[in-house]
Amino acid sequence: MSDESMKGVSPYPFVPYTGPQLGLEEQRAGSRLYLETMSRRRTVREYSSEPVPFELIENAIQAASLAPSGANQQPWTFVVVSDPAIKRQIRLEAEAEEKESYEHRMSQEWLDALAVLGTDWHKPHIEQAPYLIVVFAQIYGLQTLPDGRQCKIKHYYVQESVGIAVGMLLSSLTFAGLSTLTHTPNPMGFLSKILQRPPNERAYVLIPVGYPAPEATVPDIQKKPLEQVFVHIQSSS
Ligand code: IYR
Repeated sequence: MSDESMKGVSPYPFVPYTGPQLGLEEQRAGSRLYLETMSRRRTVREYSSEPVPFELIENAIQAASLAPSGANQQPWTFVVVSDPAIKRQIRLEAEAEEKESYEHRMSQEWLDALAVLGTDWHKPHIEQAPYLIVVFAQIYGLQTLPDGRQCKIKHYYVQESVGIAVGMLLSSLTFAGLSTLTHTPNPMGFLSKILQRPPNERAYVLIPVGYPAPEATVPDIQKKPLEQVFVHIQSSS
């Protein structure tokens, strides 16, 4: 099918693209600023109780919700928790699952691989951080029919779409000077119950967000150098 005829099957009109057009210096400056900011990002496990302007959380979620997604289905829900009683409940249930995982479910090979991070089942950061963002993946859509019945809509590339949105969420929060922790207590079914999510949603990641505690430390681990992760296939002529 030609490009034109593919456009023809869309129920939407095609309009001129009006994305940002930058001069080379602006491109360089933007690209450098993003790289410098992201290169200082660290996963933080100790948080200060200093309040975070809610606007920063809202903007980051709005940015994440602009991510590309399979068939533009936007299969995500971002639940923000600041209620201390709910944070406590989430911490207790996450710790119960993590204790079981660290003591019985994770293989020795897994525990050895994880040792560099110095983690264990204690998760005080879930309560310390002013906000928790719990990202849910909508594994299928739910549409209410005129007669009130609900029907399931198949969603495509859910894991990829939500992964991209979470990347954009993390970079927006980092750009706003906030710290995060991508936490996946396993299994995460308790989050659906506590946060009363519908049956088409699965918890994808739990992200404490805030400012680092003044005494926060991070392991002195390094990212791979560019040469190890980057291959350039170019014309040999
Ligand atoms: N979910 C556990 C274990 C854990 C696993 C991996 I792989 C990590 O990179 C970090 C932690 C925990 O949060 O402690």
